[in-house]
This record gives sequence, structure tokens and C-alpha cells, in this order.
Amino acid sequence: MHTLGIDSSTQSMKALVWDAGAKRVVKTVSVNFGRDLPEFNSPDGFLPNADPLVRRANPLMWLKALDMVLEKLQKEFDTSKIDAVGGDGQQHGSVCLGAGWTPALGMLNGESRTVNGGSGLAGTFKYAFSRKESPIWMDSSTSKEVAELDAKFGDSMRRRTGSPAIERFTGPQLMKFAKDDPVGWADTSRVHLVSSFLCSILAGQDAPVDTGDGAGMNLLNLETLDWDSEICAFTAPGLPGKLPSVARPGGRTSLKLAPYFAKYGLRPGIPVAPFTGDNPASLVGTGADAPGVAVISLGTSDTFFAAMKEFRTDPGGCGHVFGNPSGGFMSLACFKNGSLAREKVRAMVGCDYAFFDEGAFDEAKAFKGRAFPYFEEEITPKHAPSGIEADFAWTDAGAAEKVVSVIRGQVLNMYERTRWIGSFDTIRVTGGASRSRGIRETVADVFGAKVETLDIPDSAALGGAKLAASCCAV
Ligand code: XUL
Repeated sequence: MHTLGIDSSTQSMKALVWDAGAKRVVKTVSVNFGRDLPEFNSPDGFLPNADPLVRRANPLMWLKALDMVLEKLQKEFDTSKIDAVGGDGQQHGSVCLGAGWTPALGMLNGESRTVNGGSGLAGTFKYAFSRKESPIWMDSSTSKEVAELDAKFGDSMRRRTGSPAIERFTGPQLMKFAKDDPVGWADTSRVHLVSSFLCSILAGQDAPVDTGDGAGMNLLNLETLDWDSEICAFTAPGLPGKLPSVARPGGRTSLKLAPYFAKYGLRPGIPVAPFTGDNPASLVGTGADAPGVAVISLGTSDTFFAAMKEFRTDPGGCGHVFGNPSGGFMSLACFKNGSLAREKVRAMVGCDYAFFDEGAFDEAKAFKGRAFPYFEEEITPKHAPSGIEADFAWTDAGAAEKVVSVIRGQVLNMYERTRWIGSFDTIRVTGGASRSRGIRETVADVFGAKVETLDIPDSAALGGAKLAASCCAV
């Protein structure tokens, strides 16, 4: 059996084919939003905004990327061999859809053309959105709404949903949209996450939200595994009626691939598994969905996560509990200043990857200085001072010392903020920056753990493909 995993992350969309029998990845292709879709003016996957707290993306960009990535895949792989589709999306981002949504979905199933904005998915769905820009996980503009939710629900938000009210989470974002644009909100008949939105497109019908990504909304009750009606009703008028259903982990799927995708050689009617968030998908992709091993994913955001033996929330208020797509729960801490911050420091220092990833660590072995690069409003810790916070004279330091101290600072921060999750003998590292020997050695040193790297960097796409395989096997 071959399954396809589609990963829609902050900066790119990937399609990966998994041979479930041979247990190996047979093909991966990707589309980079900045490089391959320059017309969307989003070099890092989001639109420029004068307010640094506002981070939004054009959902049409994701649709165009889906067409492009499948076209690429068809050129390099016999897509008729694919037996099921799964996938994931960057977490928390929301897509608001209006009256054009259902007719456009119908068009993917070959129903009559009532709305048409041009060819391809972006044309078909051009008039489907009640909000032209989707806030993504990097958005921190909802502190007022977070304060309102805190005042109303206090600590019970954390106990019910697994996380305190947090700026980037979908609930506070929807609350702000409903207040700022009541007409746009009234026109919204359906709210999707990035993951369930793309899954709906593939299935040609509204897909459910899974408990892994759903828990990143401040709306899902983790005891009942359903929407918390009191929190939803308080968040925005009419919200309960606009949410899709919730998919329970481990169930069989009734979603089937829409006829539209036959143009890429895929067989219409093959099963489509509900999509999850990129972190829950990585938990599955790294094989850490049973408790015991922790994973550090070094991507646009750095995340630390692990499957959980029992439901326990972070007393420090920054960490989260999400559903584990394989059943039960997972813990997660997210650090916003990940790869983009490392890239910025590399540019500041003016060095190449070989030096940033390895050479600097050999040169400045004994240097114990720490520097914390907070260029974007940080999530963990919340409201950290912006810029570089170093415990030595930053401007006088050499290139190697700067690199080593920044990585040490990032890893030490991660260590401190994830102690509530437990201690681990083994940590699996994944994501682009896991190629760096210097970063891997720093993780081993700070956590006092054995560090394992994975052969494939695309653990989220692989998790999506594996979930598709298990959904069909049920
Ligand atoms: C997790 C988070 C990020 C995004 C990145 O809470 O906000 O890791 O999922 O895609």
C-alpha cells in the first residue's frame, strides 16, 4: 500500500509518498511559498504587515501550492499507485468561509459551475472566503481577547482545553475577528483550521477537525473530546454552529478523494484521513506516539513534544496538551524564534552554514556565554524583551562565540520550559536545523540525553502518510 502525506507548513507545502509495506519513503516533492509563489508577496509564508504582532497569510496561496505540489508529484511518481491520503497543517491558523464555500466544494465533485473565479483550486475558491487573510500561529495581536477569556474562565480554560488562553490560538483570533468585522463574521458560515481546510478540499466536503489540532484552539474540551459549548458561545456569537465536527483518534474515515484530483493521476474515491496539526503529525512521523521518547523539531518554530502517560498541564502557563492522533494525549512547548531567528543571526554574523552548524562549535568549545534571540514576539517565555539578550558583551564577541551562545540560549530556554513534561533519556531531533552537529551536541549536553536524528527531515508529512495508512487499516 502507498499513502500520500501532505504537509502545509509556514513556509512550504510538501507531498510525501510512503510505501507502507516496505516501510520507506519513496518520493518527496515540495513547493516553497516565497520562492515558487512570488505573486503572493509572502517571502516567509506570511504577508508583510506594519504591525509586527500581526501575521496573516492568503489562503489562496495554500490552494495554489496544493495544485502545484500535486502536479510536481505526478511528474515524478506514478500517482495512480496511491491508496489513501492524509496530512497536516501549521497549527492554530483559521480559515473563515462564506456562502461560496459549499458550491465551490461541489465543483470539485463535478457539480454544476455556479461560482467561477478562474482555473485551478485558487480560481474555484476565489469567492469562498468571508475573510481574505488567515491569521497564522505567528500572530500575537489578540492580547485583549486573551485577557477577556482569562477574566471569564481563569484557570478552568487550562483544565478544560489543555492550555490557558493564548494569543495565537484560534479562539482568541476568532473573537477578535468577530469584534473587528461583525459583517465578515456574520457572513462566515464555516470556520476551518489550515489542516481541516485542506482536508476538506481534497475530500470535496467539510472535513472534521482532529483532536491533535483541535486542542490548539482554546475551544475543545479534552475531557469530552468535543467543543466546549460554554467557551465557544462566549468566544464569538454563533460560533458553535460554524465549527466542523470533531474526529476521534483512531477511527475509520468516511472521507473520499474528490474527482477533481483525477487530473493529477490520483484515483478518485480513495480514503482521505482527517488532517492533524504539524506537531501531532511529527509525533507520529518520528515514531514517538507511544510515551517514553521526546522530540525536538527545529523548524520555523522550534517545538518540544512527547506522548503523555496521563493528562497533566503546564503550571508555568506556556505549554500545551493536545490530542495524540494515535490515541491519548501529547504535551508541547512552542518557541517562536526558531529557524528564522537562527537565519537572522547567521546573516548578522556573516557566516556560511558549515561554520554555523559545526565550525563555530569547534572554535568556541569552552565559551559558556548565553544569548537569547527574540526577534519575533516570543511565545515561551511570553512577552520576552525584543532583540538579543546576552549575558556577555555581545558586540565585542567573535563570530563563533555569537553562534554558540545563541544556540546554547535557545536550548537552555527549551530545557527550562519543558521540565514540567518530564525528563527523557532519549531525544529525537527532526526538522531542517537537526542537520547541525553543533545543535545536536548542545541538545545532548543541556538535556543530558542521548540524541537521535532521523533519516528523513519531513516527519510531519510522514506522520500524515502513516495516519492515512492506519485509517485504512481500521
Ligand atoms: C505550535 C505552533 C507552531 C506551529 C508551526 O503550537 O504554534 O509549532 O504549529 O507550524
